[in-house]
Amino acid sequence: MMNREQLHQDGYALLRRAIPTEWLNGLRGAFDAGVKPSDEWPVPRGAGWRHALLDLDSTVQATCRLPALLAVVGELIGERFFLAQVEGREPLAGGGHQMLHRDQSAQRPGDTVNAMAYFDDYGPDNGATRIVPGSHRPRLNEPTFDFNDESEAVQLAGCAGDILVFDADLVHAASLNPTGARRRSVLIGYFAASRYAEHLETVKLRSVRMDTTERFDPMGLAFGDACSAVSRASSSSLGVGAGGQSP
Ligand SMILES: O=C(O)CCC(=O)C(=O)O
Repeated sequence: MMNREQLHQDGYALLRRAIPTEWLNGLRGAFDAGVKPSDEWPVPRGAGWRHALLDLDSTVQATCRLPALLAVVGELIGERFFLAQVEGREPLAGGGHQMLHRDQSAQRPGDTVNAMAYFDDYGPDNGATRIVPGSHRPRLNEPTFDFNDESEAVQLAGCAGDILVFDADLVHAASLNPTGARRRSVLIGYFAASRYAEHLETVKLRSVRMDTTERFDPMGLAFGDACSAVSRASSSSLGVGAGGQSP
């Protein structure tokens, strides 16, 4: 369980089994069908990764709109927001390692929230995401974060269908996939409505084809319901599924 205060303090929430199980095969299929080699993207993608263009798939779109996910995003952004990007990503055998980093907010802290939705079970064996809880809002006079310091990083582990939702300023990274076991996922970006003009300037570069005109209002999203599906990375307990409407 998590409350608002905890969410803002940690800078992330891990929604356990948030994606309905019966959607997962379709999502994996959409990922595999959308894989494109690095040189077919407007901006070449990094080596050691498989990338998939899947933003028009209806189950992917439904995943991005799961009520529990939108509720946590709305609580973090705190104003009207839109779905800005969704891209398939999978670390390959021997690839995937990233240095700790922040994706970074744009106009104000908190105006950008990312989510990682996992289509396969994930953990240290297949390059699960690392996060540094609470690192999104450094305290006054706190030393600049040393991205080489892994001492406070936590590597996540969980099941296909989990979704990690995090403030873009949270320190995090992808990890080495030592076995090559599949770790299909989508990285989803949600922006505060005030970022829309800036978003339009780079949609082509980011290969965004989907309609991004829909707006979500945090006031209309039931954050309380999302809490029952949330667990913290330091906890080993599994939350209950958040569910959603079939696409
Ligand atoms: O794929 C992951 O585990 C995280 C990806 C990430 O941090 C990034 O690309 O910025």
